[in-house]
Amino acid sequence: MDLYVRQWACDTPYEDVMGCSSVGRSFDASRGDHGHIRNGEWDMAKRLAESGRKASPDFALLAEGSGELVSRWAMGMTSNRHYGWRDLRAHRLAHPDHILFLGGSNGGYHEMLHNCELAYLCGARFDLIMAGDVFAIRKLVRFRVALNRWAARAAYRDTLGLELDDSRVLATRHERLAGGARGVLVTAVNREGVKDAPLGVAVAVFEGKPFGAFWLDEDGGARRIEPAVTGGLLRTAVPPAGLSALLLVAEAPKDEDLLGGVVLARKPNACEARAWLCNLAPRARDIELRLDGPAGNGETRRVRLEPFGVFNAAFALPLGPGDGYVRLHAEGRELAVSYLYPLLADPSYEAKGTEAPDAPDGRRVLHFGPRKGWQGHGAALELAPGGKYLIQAKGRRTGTKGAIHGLVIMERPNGKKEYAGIHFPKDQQDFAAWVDLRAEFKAPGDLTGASLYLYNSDSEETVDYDAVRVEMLE
Ligand SMILES: [Ca+2]
Repeated sequence: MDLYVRQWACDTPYEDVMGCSSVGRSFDASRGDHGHIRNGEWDMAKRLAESGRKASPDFALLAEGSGELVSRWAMGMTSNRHYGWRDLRAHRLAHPDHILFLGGSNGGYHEMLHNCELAYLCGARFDLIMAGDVFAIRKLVRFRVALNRWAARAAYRDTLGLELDDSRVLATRHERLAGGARGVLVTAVNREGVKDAPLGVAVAVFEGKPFGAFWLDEDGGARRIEPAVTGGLLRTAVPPAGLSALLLVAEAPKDEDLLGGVVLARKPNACEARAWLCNLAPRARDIELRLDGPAGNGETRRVRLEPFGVFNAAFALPLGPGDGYVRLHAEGRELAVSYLYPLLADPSYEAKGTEAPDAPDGRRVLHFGPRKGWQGHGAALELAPGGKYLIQAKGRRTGTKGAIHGLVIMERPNGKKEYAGIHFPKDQQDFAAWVDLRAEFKAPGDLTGASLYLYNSDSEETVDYDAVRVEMLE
């Protein structure tokens, strides 16, 4: 504690192996059942957490596993759930106050999207490794940002108080009934796009008080529904979007009674931002809404929100040299933030490339010497399904003895792939010069992820690449 926390300000240590032991019969410490805690993990977690908090008020302990008693003191990582060590849903239901992480570590990246969906359903934190269905994972994580406070401060109730008969749709319930809040959040996953799956939500917690009912979905919409209650259940239908959330609110804390979000899509010459607002208060309000885009300039609109009302609108923001953040401001504060990913990060290799005095752009290039066997560099491409693109780059090679080319790899469901090749000129004569490489291609409509690979494999040559430019044509 003296060294790591007080001197080096490391306030979130990760304890390897801690909490990974098997589940016990009853987790009842008073009867001597500590959930088969081995090696004094429970005592160690308690001691570390307590002494850490004395050293730093921000101290938090992170354990590799999520042993019930350990995760009273340490945030538990549940990305090992595929080993069958833990039932995440049982743990969340029994201990809604424990903070759990689920995602990609310890092999969880093999089923990354599935783990992220479980984290969304269970109100767990994301342990992110960008593998597999990268676009869907980014969409999921960004969608939940607006709901984070409601999800994190609610108690997980699994499927208690829900009526849902369609097994293709998953939904869980979270109740927030303290701290000036009275609300129910239902998180739903509907990957098959089932239409109109009936959902019943018990609303006894509202004790007959009026409440607002809002459907939110990952494609960017907020929709108010009339709370039609029969037999103690609000009757509605899960939307066909992959991810959605139903939020029922009778009371919201003062600084949380306006919910907002922004969903971004890149267009050829602009960033399309769809903004939404939900008024979680039973009073009308006039709001000045401001959206600041990647070019630094923004747009302001005045909005009238009815009691428990919603607002949806699309904005076309200019693309600029900025960092890609889009921020939604309302009532004098930042209400939501999202990020427009660059088509390709570090396209001139100035961050991670090799210094070259004659680089065509900047000071660094992507440099490959001769090598037997595979040699290449991959980077994520942020393509939109169905979009048409032009990719251009500068390349230089000392000769032709090698597999020297670039490739756009576009992934589709079930491991299918499509490719676009980026080739050096066949009739190249001057091997000292930088030459122009280019390709036009169209992304498939069911694209799940994409990357740019530049190669110099099985090669006797030295090859450099630089100044990659990716442009969305339509
Ligand atoms: Ca460069």
